[in-house]
Formats: sequence, structure tokens, C-alpha cells
Amino acid sequence: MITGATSGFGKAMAQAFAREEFRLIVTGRRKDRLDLLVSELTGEGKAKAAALAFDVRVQKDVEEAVNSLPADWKNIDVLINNAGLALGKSTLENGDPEDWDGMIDTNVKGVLYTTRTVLPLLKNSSSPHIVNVGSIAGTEVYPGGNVYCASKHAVNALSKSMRQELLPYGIRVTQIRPGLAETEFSLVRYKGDAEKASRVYDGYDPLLAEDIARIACFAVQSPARVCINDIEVTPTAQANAFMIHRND
Ligand code: NDP
Ligand code: 8X3
Repeated sequence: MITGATSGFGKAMAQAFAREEFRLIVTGRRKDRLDLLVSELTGEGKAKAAALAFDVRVQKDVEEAVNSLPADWKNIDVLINNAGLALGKSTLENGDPEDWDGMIDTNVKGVLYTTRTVLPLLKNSSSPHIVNVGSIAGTEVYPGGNVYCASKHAVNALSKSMRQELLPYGIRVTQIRPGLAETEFSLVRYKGDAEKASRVYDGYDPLLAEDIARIACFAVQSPARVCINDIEVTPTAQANAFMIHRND
């Protein structure tokens, strides 16, 4: 089950896991995109996939959506907590509290609600695995990153907590912490300003969604005795959260 599969990393992960013949539950708010993705994944009988449209910020909706799965789709082995976003890049002083709520509710509470709901199902699996998509912003900060960074620091802490608490159940917990990757992330952060969004990726080769999907597949397909705990991955042109080498 992959949250945030209508775009970016989540969509690329769905495509990559489908090629590996996983059965997929793809989720997100935009049902039209989910339905298109399911048709693409299941076309020519290639893969089995189901769509669940819900908002990770609303605990009741998360629970109702997961509970609505038919019994034979409830045998979830892998949960990928990927849905997330940044909203704005202002200083705290100039920040919009609505943006802060959006990031905290999605990136932190969304991971909590989804994990809490899916955990009882994962406990029935013989190879249970949770993959959390954190960020380089989960271990570093940069000006204007404040609340987004705080939310991803929370994902870092929650990934470590999950690894401790789920140890008795043999549930692997992997955190992937990407640096700059060209998806719809910046378009969302800059609220539809495509020019501002595209400037984020000017002058260097950013990561692509398929790079993160490959890493997720590697972690999930590693032998059951192996838990890849944490992977930080950046473009070759990026040294840390704020040093980027641009050719311009
Ligand atoms: P995209 O904007 O391309 O994809 C974000 C996905 O999250 C969409 O499928 C969106 O679906 C989903 N989503 C957002 N809010 C909600 C919500 N309330 N309920 C359900 N789904 C939601 O960005 P990315 O693929 O880049 O982002 C994926 C993850 O990777 C995020 O957690 C992000 O913080 C993280 N990340 C991104 C980096 C980057 O540079 N791109 C780097 C490091 C981490 P929908 O709108 O249909 O609900
Ligand atoms: C997204 C990467 O550097 O914009 O998590 O925070 S960054």
C-alpha cells in the first residue's frame, strides 16, 4: 500500500513495484489520477492494483478507507508512507499558519493515522515492512524550511520509534531521505507557480522519482533478515540541504 501515489515518488514506486509483480493499493486524494494509474498498471493483465482515495489528514477517512478493503486485499505486507508536501518557504515570522497546519497534518499526523490503521493488518504478514519517506530536511534545516523541516524531523523520530516498538513483530522499518528531486513537490510548495518551481531544478541534474522508486524496491526486496534502516540520497550536485553546485 502506497500513500501519495497520484504523482512523483509514489506513482513511480507503484510502477516499479508493479513491474516486480507486487499487488498494489494506491492511494491519494485525486481519484481521477488513481483510476488512471490503476488502468495503466492493470492493462494487459500485467499487475493487480486497487485504488483507495482518501486524505491522510483525516483519521476517520483513513480508517474507513482501509476498513473498506475486501478481505483478500487486507493482507498488506508493505506500507509506504510517502504522501507529503511542503507549503511555502517563508521565515517563521512571515509564515502562514494555515501552511503550517497543512504540513504538520499531512507529514506527521498523516503518517501516524495511516500507520496506526494499517499496523494490525501488517502484523498478519510473514514479511511486514514499513517504508517512510522522510527527507534530507529531516536531519538538516535551511532558511525558510522551518516547519517543513520540523515535520520531516518528526518523520525521522517516528521511523526510529517504529523500529524500536515493532521489533517484537519482525516489522522492518526503512526511512528514505531524499534531497532535491524533480516531481510536483515544488509546484505544490510554490502553490502552482510553475516558473518558480522549475527554477529549483535549474543548472544541475536533480533526482528523478524513478531513482527513489528503485531504492524503495531494493529495500523491500532485500532478504527478510536485512533491514535497510535509513538511506540519504541526493543529486550528485547536492552536498547537503543548502549546498548545490549549479552550472550557470
Ligand atoms: P508530489 O507532489 O509529486 O507527490 C505528493 C503526493 O502526496 C501526491 O500523490 C499527493 O496526492 C500526496 N498527498 C499530499 N497531501 C495528501 C493528503 N492530505 N492526503 C493524501 N495524499 C496526499 O511530491 P513528491 O513525490 O516529491 O513527494 C512525496 C514525498 O517525498 C513527500 O513526503 C515529500 O515531502 C517527500 N520528499 C520530496 C522531495 C523532493 O525534492 N521532491 C525530497 C525529499 C522528500 P494528492 O494530491 O492526490 O492527494
Ligand atoms: C524536499 C527536499 O531540500 O526541498 O524534502 O527540503 S528540500
